[in-house]
Amino acid sequence: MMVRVAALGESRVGKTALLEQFVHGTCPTLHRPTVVNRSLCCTVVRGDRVYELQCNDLPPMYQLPLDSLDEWDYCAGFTFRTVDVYLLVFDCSRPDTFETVEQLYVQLRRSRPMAPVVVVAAKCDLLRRPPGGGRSINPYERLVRKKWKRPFVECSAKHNCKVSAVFQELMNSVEQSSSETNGRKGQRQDTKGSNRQSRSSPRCVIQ
Ligand SMILES: Nc1nc2c(ncn2[C@@H]2O[C@H](COP(=O)(O)OP(=O)(O)OP(=O)(O)O)[C@@H](O)[C@H]2O)c(=O)[nH]1
Ligand SMILES: [Mg+2]
Repeated sequence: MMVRVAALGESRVGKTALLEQFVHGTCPTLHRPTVVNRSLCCTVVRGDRVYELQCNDLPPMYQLPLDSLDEWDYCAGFTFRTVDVYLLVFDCSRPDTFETVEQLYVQLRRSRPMAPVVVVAAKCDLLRRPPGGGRSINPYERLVRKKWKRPFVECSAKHNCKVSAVFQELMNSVEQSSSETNGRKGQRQDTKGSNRQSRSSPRCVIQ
């Protein structure tokens, strides 16, 4: 099964680094602004399921395209309707970058309410932790988890820390969404007299 991923967020938040680290195991040290879409592809195995991930590294985005013309101006040839899951990325050492994530999330809720979303707090190696090494709760984590009810992952592409956790959450969201869709289809068929049942997705570690 093909899964199309789009990493969205403002400039320099670490979208390219996150995808490069997951797919190729490297992290660029210099910032080279992304100006056209670049697809990084890899295979993910979860239990007995094999997924082809197409990770789209897109130019900075501050608001979703309003229509197909807008979409073409932003990134010719790329269509948002066919994206399966969105990574909304901000830089946790620059909290103002969360505002763009919030804006994109609100717009996504309107245009694609069922689409899976994972919020990524990138560059967590730059966060100052309290003495004693305890984990201070990211102020945005509560909003994302409790109110939006979406996964939230702090990671560092530079140190390859929690990058795989981002993609585990991503795959959990995709599998949950497809089992809900199958469930709805199953329910519709049940009312027509079919006795097919929806299957629950296994939760497996990415290999
Ligand atoms: N300390 C630290 N720096 C990072 C991390 N991830 C990315 N960077 C640095 O942040 C800068 C921007 O990273 P990119 O991945 O290019 O950012 P981007 O969001 O793709 O930027 P645009 O393509 O302009 O939208 C680069 O200099 C990276 O080396 C991280 O986890 N920790
Ligand atoms: Mg980039």
